[in-house]
Amino acid sequence: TIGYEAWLRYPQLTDVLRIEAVSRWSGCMIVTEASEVIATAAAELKRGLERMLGVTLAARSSCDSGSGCIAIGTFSGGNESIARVFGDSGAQLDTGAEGFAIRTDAESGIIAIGAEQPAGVLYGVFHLLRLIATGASIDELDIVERPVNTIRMINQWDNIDGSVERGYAGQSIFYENNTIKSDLTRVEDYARLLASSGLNAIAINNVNVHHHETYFITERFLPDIARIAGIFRRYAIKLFLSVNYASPIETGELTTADPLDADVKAWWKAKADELYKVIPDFGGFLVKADSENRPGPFTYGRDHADGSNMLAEALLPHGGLVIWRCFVYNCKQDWRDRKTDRARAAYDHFKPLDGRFMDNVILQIKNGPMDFQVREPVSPLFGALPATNCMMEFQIAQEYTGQARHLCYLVPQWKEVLDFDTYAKGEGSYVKQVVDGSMFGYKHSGFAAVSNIGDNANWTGHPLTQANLYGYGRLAWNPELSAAAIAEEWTRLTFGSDEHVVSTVVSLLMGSWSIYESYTAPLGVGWMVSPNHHYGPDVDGYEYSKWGTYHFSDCKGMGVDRTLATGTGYAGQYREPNASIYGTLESCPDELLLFFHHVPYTHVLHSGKTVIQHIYDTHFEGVEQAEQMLRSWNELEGRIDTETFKLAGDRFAEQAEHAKEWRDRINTYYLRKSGISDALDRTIY
Ligand code: BDP
Repeated sequence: TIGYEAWLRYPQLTDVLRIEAVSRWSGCMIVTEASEVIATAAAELKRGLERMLGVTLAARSSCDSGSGCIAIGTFSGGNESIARVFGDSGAQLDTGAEGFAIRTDAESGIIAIGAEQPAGVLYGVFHLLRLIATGASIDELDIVERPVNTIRMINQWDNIDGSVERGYAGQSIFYENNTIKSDLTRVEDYARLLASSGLNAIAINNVNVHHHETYFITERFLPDIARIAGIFRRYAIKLFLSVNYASPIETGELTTADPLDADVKAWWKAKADELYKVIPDFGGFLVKADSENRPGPFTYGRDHADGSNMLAEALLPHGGLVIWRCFVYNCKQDWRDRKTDRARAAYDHFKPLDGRFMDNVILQIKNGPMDFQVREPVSPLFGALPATNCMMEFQIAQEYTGQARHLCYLVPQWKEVLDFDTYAKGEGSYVKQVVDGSMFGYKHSGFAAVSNIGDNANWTGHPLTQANLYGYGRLAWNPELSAAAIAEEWTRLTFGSDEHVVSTVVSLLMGSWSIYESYTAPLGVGWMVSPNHHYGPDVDGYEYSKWGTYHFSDCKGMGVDRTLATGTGYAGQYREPNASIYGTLESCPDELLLFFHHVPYTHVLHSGKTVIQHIYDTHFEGVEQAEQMLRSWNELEGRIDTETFKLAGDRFAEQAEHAKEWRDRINTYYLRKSGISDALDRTIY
């Protein structure tokens, strides 16, 4: 099916010179090791090359010189061709546990992909295939790559009933009707997609663990979970499970889940032993506790260090990890108490606990203090926990950014977050160095993100939002890659090398975040979405409810005062100079103005426009740009397959139409609230 193979299509090369250049190295594949992951690597290399070249690639254990071969293996694994190309240097290449080296050795006629571990060999194979598919020369390769982040994880928000929380691309590929699917072919194909983009860990069930999923860690489900773990293992991906903090109670075995209770501790220890018997390389637990009505240690007057350490102790003998989410806030806010500002919550809860977590606990922090809005400041927790392992949580699923119906390429947003300067150790203390562990010497750290796939034929619903999944993996591997480079790489792999297609798709992707931002909630204030499903405009949808997601618009002005002096004090959670930059009206960047300040509609931005005129202008412009996206896409007719052309075309049409609804709802609202008319006197409904 179109789109099913995503960026692993490997279309046959058509340029004669190119075919010749690659064929020179494709006499055979030299593979000698028996490991499961190396077998996967060999199968991938075979599949990719055979497709691109239209030949059959034989696997041999040695090379009859002169034929031009590709050797794959670990440095110490006994593959003579690997030893021949890398000599003794292999071990010194510093490829680490997951990195690889690729070298073209003209003398022996071998391209060698070597690594310390089988996983590195697999990543090396995907890298070589990517080079070939995107048109790079392979005649003089001398590459050493290693991932910057050690944990590169995907979180599935899949439920055992087959639904996917915040899923916009169909049902689960893992579950249906309260069982684990018997046919897991798609899970295997998903593992390929993840590994090929560099990912190495997955939590396969929703962080909201309901009654049924509580039993994932019991004998009822464990044999099937082990089956899934086996699939991912072949792709060097570790399996994690989200667990219900109240499991001992929910399963009916104990009457408490108090982390300091001896029976509770023993229960989890026994549970861990049971799990590792079935899945010896089990990754660990992902936990959402005391958040949005999920159970947690607060019930027993314990804090989150007590809560997570108890689980960590159970997993420790087996080398397992506890990934503990910081998305903890009061979802029944009383707005009169400004200190309960939802934006403050994660920092207020976790900052005081710094240093109290065990070494195998990692705090998973959402990129912003609220919840995956199109624009938020960076969570002030990054850089504030020098003595606690931390990792990033992004959301690939576009819950608040168009839900696979609108195009919103999120890599540029993630890049901004990663490049944010926390000043934790003076100027140049970037978030990416916090999450890769280097800033504070964390024992464990990295990236996690909520997946955007489902059982739609093309995985992600909108054909172009596959780029978000791919881009996430590439960025987790190397946060220095540019958003544009990733976009181009993905486009070439997916659509081939028609330059008109490449430049159009790349510019559609690169412009899309800013376009989405311009016709939705303005200047960082966020929300304004329909409650519950979060699609489409509803300016006051959450305004008069308990969730703590306000914009405070009245007839005079709008925005949330989060300054130290007169507001909630959230701005003070940042280190200087960020605290002052955000906390001072004059220096606060325009795009976050309404996140930090309540201002009159006539307040003049750095751009020279008033807030109200900015709202009108961006909403009119956003619609024009969304319409332009549709026209650009339509120009690709005939250059890409008709099914994808139509599918994406329909989505672009819907986006352009829907952007008008956003524009009209927001502009009308602010015209009526402010009573100030548009300087350009355009029609506002
Ligand atoms: C919010 C989602 C909700 C999730 C929650 C979370 O609306 O469905 O359960 O985040 O991250 O974005 O736990």
